[in-house]
Amino acid sequence: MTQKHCILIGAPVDCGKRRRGCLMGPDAYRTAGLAEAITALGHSVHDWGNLAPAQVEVAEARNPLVWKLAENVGWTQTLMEAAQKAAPQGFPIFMGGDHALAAGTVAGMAAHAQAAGRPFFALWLDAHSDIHTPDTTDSGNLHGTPVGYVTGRRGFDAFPPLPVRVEPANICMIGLRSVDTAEHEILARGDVELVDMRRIDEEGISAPLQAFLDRVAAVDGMLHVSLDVDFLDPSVAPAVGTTVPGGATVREGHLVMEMLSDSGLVTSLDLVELNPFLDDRGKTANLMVDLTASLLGRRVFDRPTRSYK
Ligand code: Z70
Ligand code: MN
Ligand code: MN
Ligand code: MN
Repeated sequence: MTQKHCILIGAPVDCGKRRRGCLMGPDAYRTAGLAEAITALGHSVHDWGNLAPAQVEVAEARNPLVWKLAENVGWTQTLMEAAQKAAPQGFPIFMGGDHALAAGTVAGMAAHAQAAGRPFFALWLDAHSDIHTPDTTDSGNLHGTPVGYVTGRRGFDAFPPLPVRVEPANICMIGLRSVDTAEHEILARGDVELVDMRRIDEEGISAPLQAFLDRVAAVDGMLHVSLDVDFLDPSVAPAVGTTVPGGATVREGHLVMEMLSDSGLVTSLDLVELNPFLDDRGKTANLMVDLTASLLGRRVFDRPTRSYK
């Protein structure tokens, strides 16, 4: 595969939920050898270090449950700018941090795609759909809202104006097994492509993924991948605040990453929700690094691939 210039961006976002620990994520990825794994594959790496949220003032949220609104808004602004700065220079890897960070990274990458004149797609690998708004969330945890923000749902008045709306039809969610009622309502009437665990059990994970990749390739789209640790089963990836049983296996995770790699379509990556405080001797951090390596071309054996490039 073609060599990339990978830009590691530390995003120690810990304000998207109440349970603390995701702020240690970027250093756990560094400790697990993310940069070394990427270099070993022949790519170049530049670690930009950890970013900090812009200091902003916001009006109080309508929903009193909403947790740390100003900090979430500040991170969104910082990461939206960082994504647009990094994307023209290489392949950004956003080391989270909780999933609230994706409001900024996805919006920023979508703005970059628009500037480049290419359609933008997002693959959401997650047990959850994260399509709440600050008004519909019943936990108040804004890591459950980034898809709501980037698809232009109402209720994000405190947030930076969205540079460009991501088409719901250009989003594919794989791994779903925990969807709240308010999210279910919006998803049922919308165009987001939904691949829940039942569909994975019945069809396998490769068929729906390949169908989505074919759609991205057909229009020469740019594809952002947002990988939530809880996409994986908690038995193999325990370092996450919200464990949901019945997740993807190590093998399914690697297959997804290898297919993404073969496609040549992925232009940016989020690694989110790793809480190193909850890990078991680094096993989750190590698995996330190994999955990233598969996405960047690591193979057991080479084989003829389906390549779009
Ligand atoms: C639930 C909520 C969530 C991630 C948990 C959970 C959201 N729908 N997202 N873990 N990544 O609180 O809104
Ligand atoms: Mn998530
Ligand atoms: Mn999740
Ligand atoms: Mn909920």
